[in-house]
Amino acid sequence: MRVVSGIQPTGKPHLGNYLGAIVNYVKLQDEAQAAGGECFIFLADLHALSQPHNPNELSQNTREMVATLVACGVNPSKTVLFNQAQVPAHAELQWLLNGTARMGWLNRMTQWKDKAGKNREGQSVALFTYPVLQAADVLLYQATHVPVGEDQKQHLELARDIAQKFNNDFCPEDAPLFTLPEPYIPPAAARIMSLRDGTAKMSKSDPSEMSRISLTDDADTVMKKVKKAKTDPEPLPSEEAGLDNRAEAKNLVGIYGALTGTNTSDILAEFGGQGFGAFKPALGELLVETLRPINARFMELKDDQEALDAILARGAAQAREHGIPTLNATYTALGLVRG
Ligand code: AQP
Repeated sequence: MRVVSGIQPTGKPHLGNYLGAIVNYVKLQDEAQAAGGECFIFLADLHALSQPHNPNELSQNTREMVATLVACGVNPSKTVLFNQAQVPAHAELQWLLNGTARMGWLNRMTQWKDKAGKNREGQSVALFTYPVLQAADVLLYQATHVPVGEDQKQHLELARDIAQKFNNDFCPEDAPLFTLPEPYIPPAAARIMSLRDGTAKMSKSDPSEMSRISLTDDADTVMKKVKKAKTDPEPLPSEEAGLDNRAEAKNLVGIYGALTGTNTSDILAEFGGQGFGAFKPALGELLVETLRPINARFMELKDDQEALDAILARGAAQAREHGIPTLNATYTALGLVRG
């Protein structure tokens, strides 16, 4: 069992990152260890170059993201925790896989279409090709399980297509080089939506702070954001079908369910018929209690730059070592001569 996943240090991680991905990192790091496998979690700082960025903020966000992941329970003695920039094999393997990835495949990526919008010509080449870097990120370690939110499913399918085509084109039939990775997407919190628009995903890059709960928000801020979350004037329904076409209500109920491990019908059995004036404070309290220990641990860790850099340096050394066999085998399979 090889668990591999990444998170971009492009801002403060939010509830969507937490419920969609980070809680699964923590769960799978233990499962991998119990199964004699490994878990690799990386900060996707190379991916951050695909959008305009501020270099000072990137290094600060990278360290803060390490502190947040550790505060959420990612344990550097169980998980290889590192940043891509310290493991050049990611970028090297991306280049080697660029020969296999097809333009048509990348053109179909919905994230590319969404992020580029009408201005494709003005986007960086990195924004177009970063799904190939994502494929390299997981194929380098022969990942079996990739915990991601629903939004990343298509990129993981692309990674499988690239691996399959490379294996077909360059490897003997009985000795494929790349393992085909499987996405790990528990349905409960696969897609947490914006608090301002129930049809848009909660995102670090949304200009409105009110659209997301950051994992480092204090209790007052969390309560304020939940109370101001967009809703409709109707009370909560008693049946699940009553949430159809009520995106904002559905999202808040979904968050409550993901935090408590309760299914939607049980939540509606408790809150059905009540207005948001009753439900929002209950959800706010729940969030505050969930985030309290994360916040406290984050505050202890965040200013200890030396300790955070040491975690990354140690993880990067381990990752470099684990990645070498696959990288070397890829060069050889492609017929590249190295001294
Ligand atoms: N709203 C979400 N619901 C569930 N899962 C989510 N993830 C992100 N948003 C949600 C999952 O979190 C992991 C890390 O994501 P990322 O930061 O590397 O990239 P992203 O998907 O691009 O996240 P953002 O917040 O939307 O960042 P920006 O705004 O910088 O692009 C991934 O597993 C992702 O699925």
